[in-house]
Amino acid sequence: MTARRSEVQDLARRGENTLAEGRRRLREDGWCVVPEVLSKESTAQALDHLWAAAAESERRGLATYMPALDPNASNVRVFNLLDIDPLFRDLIRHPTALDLVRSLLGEEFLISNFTANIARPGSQSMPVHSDQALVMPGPWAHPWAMNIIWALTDVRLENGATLFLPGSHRFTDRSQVPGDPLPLMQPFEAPAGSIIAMEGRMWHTSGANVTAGEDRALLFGYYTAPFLRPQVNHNVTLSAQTQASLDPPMRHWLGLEAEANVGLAPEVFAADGGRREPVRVS
Ligand SMILES: O=C(O)CCC(=O)C(=O)O
Repeated sequence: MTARRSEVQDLARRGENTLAEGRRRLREDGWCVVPEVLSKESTAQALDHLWAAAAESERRGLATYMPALDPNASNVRVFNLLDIDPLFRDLIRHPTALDLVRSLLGEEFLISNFTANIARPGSQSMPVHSDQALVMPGPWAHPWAMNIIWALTDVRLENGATLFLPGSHRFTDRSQVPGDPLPLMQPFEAPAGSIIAMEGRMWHTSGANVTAGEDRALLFGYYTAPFLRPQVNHNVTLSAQTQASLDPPMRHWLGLEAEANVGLAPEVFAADGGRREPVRVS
């Protein structure tokens, strides 16, 4: 783990993952880190808003501890970021995020979900999974899903960095996942303010936070090809007031317009691995 870990750290530290390099790495390696997407001030502001969103979620009766996901209550989950705070509606369409999304999924995509996981000291790993496997059955022949992970704190192995299985974005079938993948996994380490982009087929899990008092706060913007139904039904999770505030591109990306799957058949994607001309974005 140590040698691989310092390799990952070096990549982030040397700042090799500029956006162009990030696109290439995302496509080839299934992940990349783009540092300094948010300024120090914007990162701190987003973290403040995230804690406020966690409190608001609890106030609305949506628990921030999910026993089905996490072994103990040291993970704080916030599920309805898009409805709770306009700051997160801005982040989900941040130009750097959408650049990476389009580079992998093509011009047409849907926002599938936007959630947070704050791993507090004492938190432990959730089950290993790939996010594409959560929304479609195999074989997973193409990258049809991806996460833009926002680091709102520094992220490192000790404070519970997301662990990923290198090369697993090429797995087409669950049988290819090793029986005990954890010892083979590496941490996504990145400074606060970075984006970590991860292909939907990458098998991963949350790490254990073994620090005495250091939170690890990540936002997970999840995007898919437009023929995949979003993880949540935005028609239900977004209030009438929030929906009324959205501009046409956001309504389109959230699947709130009347059309669905018009001209977006998977066969169109199969021939070229996901790239095609846009149908339209108003
Ligand atoms: O928090 C993490 O590091 C990973 C979270 C995750 O994979 C999930 O919530 O599905």
